[in-house]
Amino acid sequence: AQQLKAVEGQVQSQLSDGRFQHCLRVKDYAIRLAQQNGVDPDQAALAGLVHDYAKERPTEDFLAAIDRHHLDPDLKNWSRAIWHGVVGAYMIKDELGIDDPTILDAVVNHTTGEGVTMSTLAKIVFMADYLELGRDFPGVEEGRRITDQSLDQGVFYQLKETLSFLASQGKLIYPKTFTSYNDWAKHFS
Ligand code: DGI
Ligand code: FE
Ligand code: FE
Ligand code: FE
Repeated sequence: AQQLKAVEGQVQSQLSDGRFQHCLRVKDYAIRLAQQNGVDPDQAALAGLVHDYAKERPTEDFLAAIDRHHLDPDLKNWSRAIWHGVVGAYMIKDELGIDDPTILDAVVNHTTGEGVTMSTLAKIVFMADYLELGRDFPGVEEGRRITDQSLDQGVFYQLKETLSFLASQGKLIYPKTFTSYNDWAKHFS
């Protein structure tokens, strides 16, 4: 609890108020999903709180971190939408001193999801980010209902909805988003 308050201040210092409030709501929703799914609520709270820590960092910080940590250079062809999780996890480790690998993995995968082997904590952060009580998009209530019944069905629902939304907007889709979707589609077929 002590660590959570200290980290909360550091997250707040990096983000606009709107995005900081989103992080607090993700923390709350993650606690609730943790309680429903047998995960440590403190671990879920910390992961939810920090998941968007790097979202407002300048592009050059991400490019430098990709070099410094020897990450796949192809990442440089993407944008903050992808970097803030995949690269942001390294900033969280370096700057917030969080080294729980399960938390860092959940941050890495919170935008794209991952295949059916994803950890329960990663599923929780992925879903809490999508369903927190400030979210208001067509299908969010359906998403909350499904996820209360089955965390796995919730993950698949989000992957379906996000993939079709991105395609309907003509957006570039990160390959991991496709492979996550395919793995769950196979799982549920
Ligand atoms: O950081 P948040 O906005 O809270 O949530 P997030 O990290 O899940 O990011 C959501 C946004 O990222 C949303 O606008 C959809 C977008 N996104 C998810 N997968 C992909 C993606 N954008 C692109 N361009 N490609 C993807 O594969
Ligand atoms: Fe995010
Ligand atoms: Fe998300
Ligand atoms: Fe988020």
